Amino acid sequence: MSNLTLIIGNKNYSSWSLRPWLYMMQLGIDFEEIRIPLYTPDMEAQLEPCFSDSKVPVLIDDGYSIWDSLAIMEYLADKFPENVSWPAYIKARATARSVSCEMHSSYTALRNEIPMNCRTEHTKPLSSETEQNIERIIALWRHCRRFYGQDGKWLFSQFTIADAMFAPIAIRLHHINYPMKDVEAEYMDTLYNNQHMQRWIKAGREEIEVIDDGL
Ligand SMILES: N[C@@H](CCC(=O)N[C@@H](CS)C(=O)NCC(=O)O)C(=O)O
Repeated sequence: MSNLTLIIGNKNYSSWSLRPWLYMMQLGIDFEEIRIPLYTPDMEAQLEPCFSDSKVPVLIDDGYSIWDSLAIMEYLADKFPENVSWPAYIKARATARSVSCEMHSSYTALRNEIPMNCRTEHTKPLSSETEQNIERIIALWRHCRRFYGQDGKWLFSQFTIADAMFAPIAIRLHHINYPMKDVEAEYMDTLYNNQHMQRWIKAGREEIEVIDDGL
């Protein structure tokens, strides 16, 4: 029986929840999952007992709470050092942290214009800011795969936190049918068609709640 509980939002919409969920599933970390529908009174009530920023995801470890997707994965990397969470080579590790932090703190246009939604195809034209965000992300993928990805299919060969950080981007780009080739097309295939990602997407599609996200 695991002492770890991951509190997540709706699978259809909660891009931040997907990241640590995918990381824990991919690494085989045992946890209990609690799903709370976003923007409901239930959300506030369920999160009230834990010290957090009142957002999801939140990880509870034996009564102790960690909030924020990246902090949760860093905590789990410390707690289970036998797992590969970051690349071993110091410079690859620094690059993995750079791209993860960039993903965590940037791309406002893309986030606003193409919210994660597992059900909906997005057909509206993209703004130039969003196009630039996407091209920047593709440039990051190419850089990581070129310099550190020769021994596997992930950004740094083996799956790391950096891959988890980009998981919602794969859903977004798949649902706008963004034209891709070569390295980025291969990486998209690895990430989007990962068995745990497919499980999340299926669950998201089966949820009944509808949030107006402008799509
Ligand atoms: N920086 C946070 C962002 C968390 C976040 O914004 N979560 C959204 C759901 S994906 C949320 O809980 N929104 C509810 C709200 O803003 O009240 C992280 O990385 O975990």
